[in-house]
Amino acid sequence: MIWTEANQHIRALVYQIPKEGKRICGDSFYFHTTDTSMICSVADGLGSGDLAHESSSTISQIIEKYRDDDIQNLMERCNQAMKHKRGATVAIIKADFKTKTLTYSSVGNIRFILYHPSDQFFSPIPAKGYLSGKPHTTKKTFTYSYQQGSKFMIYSDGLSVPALRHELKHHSPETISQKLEMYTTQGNDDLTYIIGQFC
Ligand SMILES: [Mn+2]
Repeated sequence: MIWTEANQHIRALVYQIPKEGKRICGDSFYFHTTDTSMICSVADGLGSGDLAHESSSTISQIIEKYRDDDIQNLMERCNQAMKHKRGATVAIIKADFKTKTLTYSSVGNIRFILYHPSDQFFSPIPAKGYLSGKPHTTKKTFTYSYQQGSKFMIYSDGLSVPALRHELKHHSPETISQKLEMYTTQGNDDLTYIIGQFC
């Protein structure tokens, strides 16, 4: 499925497809934007099928419910919610349209790239491991200022593209999505990505 959202501050596109032969996707996402802010997340539940979906969809529900919390608190709430579940990796991004800042934190294999039209890329290494309900070492939060035209992408490990930075630099979210089609139908894993561009 492809889902898009646009307002005067951001254009975004979400793509998700389950592993080949699976009805249920073990990845989950959340995306929400208002006149002043955006929050989005991708979570990859451990394993596949129902139990993976249970973990990752719980994370999306927590983020929806507590979306006004800061990212550190959200991560801690998500971690607590993984007690007695399989666990999940997760990345969360918040953007403030007034201050033009973007905040990001991640645990595990959800990757993030930020591109600025001034030709800078940022792709911090996420904290290792996954959210399991056990106490977790400090989850690092990164804050960046963004400009008009800045683009970002978060994606689960089901997506493997050789020249992703090139695509992000040269194309709109819609075009990138079309160009990624050849990589998203291989079906080795659940796959989710979110691409956003600030207006
Ligand atoms: Mn995966």
